[in-house]
Amino acid sequence: MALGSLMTPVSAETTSVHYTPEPVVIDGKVTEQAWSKAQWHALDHHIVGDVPTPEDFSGRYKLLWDEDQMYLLLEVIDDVLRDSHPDPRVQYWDDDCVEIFVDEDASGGKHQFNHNAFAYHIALDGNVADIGDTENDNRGVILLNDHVDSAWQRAETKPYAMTWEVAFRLYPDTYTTASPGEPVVLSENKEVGFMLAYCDADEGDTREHFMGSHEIEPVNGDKNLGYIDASVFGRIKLVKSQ
Ligand SMILES: [Ca+2]
Ligand SMILES: [Ca+2]
Ligand SMILES: [Ca+2]
Ligand SMILES: [Ca+2]
Repeated sequence: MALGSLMTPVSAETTSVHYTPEPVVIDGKVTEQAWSKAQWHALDHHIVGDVPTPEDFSGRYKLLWDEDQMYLLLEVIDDVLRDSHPDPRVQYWDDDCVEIFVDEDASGGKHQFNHNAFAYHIALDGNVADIGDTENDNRGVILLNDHVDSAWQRAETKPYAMTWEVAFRLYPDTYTTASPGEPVVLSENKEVGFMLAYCDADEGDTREHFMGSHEIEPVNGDKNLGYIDASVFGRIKLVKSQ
């Protein structure tokens, strides 16, 4: 389509994220006034598997920030909730999970076996898994539960929407499990690499759908690149004005 060539690639756009003066309480309840001022963004870009029907999976999200951390509100419709690999280090991407990709300094580049960026897989039970680095973790799966707080609730009536509330701290690329250091203090106009996705795994041993927030240019037909390369993430900017 001719119009497409005139449009800016999604990955080149910067999304403004608004500040919240009041900390968000991570309880899965959207009672904070700051959420009503934040914009919804779609979680509708196909990455892996079949494209789901809206009843099978659909999602949208909002973001906020304060000096200490980022906040994510994610509304998901998922017909079957399932965690069939109870060990949080085993096939965690093949259970229902939220995946937050974050690159603190928006550097882009490879991050699979280092901490240039993180791919936090948040399981239904709250465990947060990512792949560790070569030197300290021998490229094994590590749990980073102290980086992320999450809580979700599911509506009691159709379509039984889940509301996830998440707070996550931004660690610099100097982070290691041996020497974690402190998360960075966030400030106005900071730019961060960010992408969000959901693994939907209703049956069988592997996920059926992997849907994300940003369009990914396939390499050899493969769009599942976020866990390897932070250059496919989107970019957000922390702002204070409304
Ligand atoms: Ca709340
Ligand atoms: Ca589903
Ligand atoms: Ca980085
Ligand atoms: Ca599911």
